[in-house]
Amino acid sequence: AQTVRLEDYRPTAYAIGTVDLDIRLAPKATRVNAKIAFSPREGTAPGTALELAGDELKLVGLTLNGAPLSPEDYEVGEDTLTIKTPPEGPFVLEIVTEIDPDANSKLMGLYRSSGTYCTQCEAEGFRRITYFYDRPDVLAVYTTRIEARKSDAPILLANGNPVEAGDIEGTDRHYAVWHDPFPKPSYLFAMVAGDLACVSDTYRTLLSGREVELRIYVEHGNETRCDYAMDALKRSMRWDEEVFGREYDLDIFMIVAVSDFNMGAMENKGLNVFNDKYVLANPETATDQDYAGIEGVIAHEYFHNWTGDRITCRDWFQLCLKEGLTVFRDQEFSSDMRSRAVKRIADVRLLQSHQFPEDGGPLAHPVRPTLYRQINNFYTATVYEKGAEIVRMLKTLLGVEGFRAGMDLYFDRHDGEAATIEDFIKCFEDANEADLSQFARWYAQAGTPALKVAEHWDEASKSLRIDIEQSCQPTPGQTTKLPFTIPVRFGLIGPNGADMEWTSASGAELRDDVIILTDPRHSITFEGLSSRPVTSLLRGFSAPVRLADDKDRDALVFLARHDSDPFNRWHAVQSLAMQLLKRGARTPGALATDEIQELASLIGEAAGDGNFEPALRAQLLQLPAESDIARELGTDVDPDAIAAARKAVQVAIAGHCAESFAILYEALADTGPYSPDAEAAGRRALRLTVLEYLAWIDGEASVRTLGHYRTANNMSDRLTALRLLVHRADAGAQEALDDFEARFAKDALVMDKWLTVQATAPFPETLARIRTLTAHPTFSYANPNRIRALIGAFAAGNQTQFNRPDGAGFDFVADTVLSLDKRNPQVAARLLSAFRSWRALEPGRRALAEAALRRVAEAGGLSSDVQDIATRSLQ
Ligand code: B3K
Ligand code: ZN
Repeated sequence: AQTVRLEDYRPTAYAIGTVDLDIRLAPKATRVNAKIAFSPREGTAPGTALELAGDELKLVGLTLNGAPLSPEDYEVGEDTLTIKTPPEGPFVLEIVTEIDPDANSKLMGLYRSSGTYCTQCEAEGFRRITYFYDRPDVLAVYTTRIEARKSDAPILLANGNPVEAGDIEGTDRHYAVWHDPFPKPSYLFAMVAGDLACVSDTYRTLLSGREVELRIYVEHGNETRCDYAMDALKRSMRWDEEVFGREYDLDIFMIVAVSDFNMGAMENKGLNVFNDKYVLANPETATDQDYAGIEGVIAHEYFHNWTGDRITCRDWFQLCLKEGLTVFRDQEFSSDMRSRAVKRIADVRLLQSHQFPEDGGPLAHPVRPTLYRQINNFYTATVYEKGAEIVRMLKTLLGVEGFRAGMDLYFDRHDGEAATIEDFIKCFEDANEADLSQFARWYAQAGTPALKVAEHWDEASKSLRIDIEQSCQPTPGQTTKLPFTIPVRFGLIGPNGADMEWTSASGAELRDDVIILTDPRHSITFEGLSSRPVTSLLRGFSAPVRLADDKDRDALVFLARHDSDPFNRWHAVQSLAMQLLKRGARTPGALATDEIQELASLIGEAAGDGNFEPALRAQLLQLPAESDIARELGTDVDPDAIAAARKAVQVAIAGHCAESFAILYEALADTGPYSPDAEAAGRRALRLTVLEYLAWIDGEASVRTLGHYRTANNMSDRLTALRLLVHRADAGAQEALDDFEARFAKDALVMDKWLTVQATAPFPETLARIRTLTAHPTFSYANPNRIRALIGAFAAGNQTQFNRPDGAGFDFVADTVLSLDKRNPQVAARLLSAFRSWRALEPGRRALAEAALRRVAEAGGLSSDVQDIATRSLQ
């Protein structure tokens, strides 16, 4: 594939007004008739060639203004159809293509999932249906007619509102026509046909009282597992009206759950297609995390209706325009539905565990990249999660009202358009009379900025000077970085734990409790303090940066006990734990008992602190993950040493808190009926965190953990107990695995959890177990969820075994990538990105990882997806 560059952007020669599709479905030979109305754009010279994109299409008919085109008038290339000299003025091209949905294993374009016909067009899948201007800046009005055998596909769906449906007389076929009045790019096209069950409801809009029909389509038998998704959808619709003034615009909103899907879900206009993992739930099959995931993804896709569909992207470089913004919106929604503090901690955890390593490794790229070879590889944590952080910083800088004014202007000014990041930023500048040119560097410069902080207290003048220096490491293609605008929310905490006042501050702009850094260095002086405060910086993680302050243990312990910002309390505990864990991982045996005791006391206190909700306490109790410790070490990483240090600290904490944890475990037992709400989920999370500690000291045959498994009445309890038993090679592990398999053998989505538990077990036997499991009836290389559950979980979630010192983990994943690439390049490329931190490993493992990567990079016949990741990983 060729490199695409942002600077080369040009509008198309022709615009498209309408697209009339007639799709005659058949499993191996589907006929697509596309009638497309073109007109030259202003400035297009008469006769300019029309070049459309295509991929794996068979062209069976071509007419222009109703007359067949003769072979010398057009040219069919490998991925193109060119009409050499179109007529002057508007014209209609009618293209007939034939495609094979059954053979479509890439799951892009039109394919079949358990017999259901469905489509996935983002980013470049529509060109696998017909020849088209398959790019986001060409907006058209679509009418879609679908025809199929009634018995195969009683349900026929497409974007927009239903217009007409009926039988085709004298045949066993029927049809339906859908019309979407909102102009949209081809990546938002969708069509679904199959034998599906439907759960329906209605929603009345708050703003104009319109009634909207809501439907969720699932495989027969799953109807009872849609209640939570439907409820989440209605809450999302309401929230977007209340918080952003955005009302739904069609008569009907549909969600279809399919079992074969490359990612989480897709925001096609009026017809969202979902990975069934993000729709189906009941207490027996879904964990609390699954419920939260469903709520978040349903909201995310729904919110795209405005941020993505009504206003779309000019080109794929602007992907964060819709993704970063929509992630920000779904995060805010979940914060309002649940606990804001807990949600913030969870989001920052995700950012630090997924985005920071990306930003610090060979795959680093700006939130708005400037070049790509394969756009599928840019649906990354950087575009999504860091993109959301940029929007959050805008809100921090402009305030609640200034932010809303900018958003209102954006919706107003760009509705119906394909916009850019510049357009977006301009709305906030215009609505606030602000200059955001420096701020916009967040979109252009890759890498995680670091803040180095030093404090100087002057007892005589009772003033505090805080020196803050920002820097950013080079990233591929960007050696020097200009300073960022960084909002640092802060507080100065007095001896009694309350935030202190000051009389004057100088050295940087301050807006309320936010310091705005713009220069490489700032010295900020606070005068008129009554005594030396403890500083609490970057409250709520107000910017996606690494904070290196010179806080000693006493200051961190003080913050952990007193900070009024719950995020920074959590952060203080994490920092203390991280200091210990890093030292333990570098020098086994270096951990001083008194330091561990200090951490254990803090954690014990937090566990029992009735001032905090249980969900927050659960977060405070959790030690940084092995991968977090690896990231913080940064070089010469030995995953076995990290795991050993983490285990030692866990065991010590468990020993220290044994009594109070045992009491808490009993006290938190749920007696009432199961509820997935945040409160009940928080209690379960705390109880399960405590159980995890206790399992370390309960000995081999853990009666408590096995008992927990046996008496579980919901999936959160069952799965955690299963994991604890298996990951400790407990005597009860096999019983629990067998029981789980017997219970859920028929439910592949639930069996994914069973696969993941085994794939993430931290033992040398795990790799052989995974090989055996690839032959298990529940596993299939054709299904992305299965691959992610078994092999993806191993590569990304089993630090010691993926990084085995003999390199067998690397080789297994590399082999899987190579064979999977022929079937599904997107999933293969994603799996390969597990190697992204290979350079941080100690020399022995590093050499083995590099060899495995090189073997992939040098294999012939790779997809552009895998070739791109392999090449960039080695750069
Ligand atoms: N927009 C889709 C992602 C499509 C990925 C294509 N490779 C889901 C989402 O972000 O909502
Ligand atoms: Zn999205």
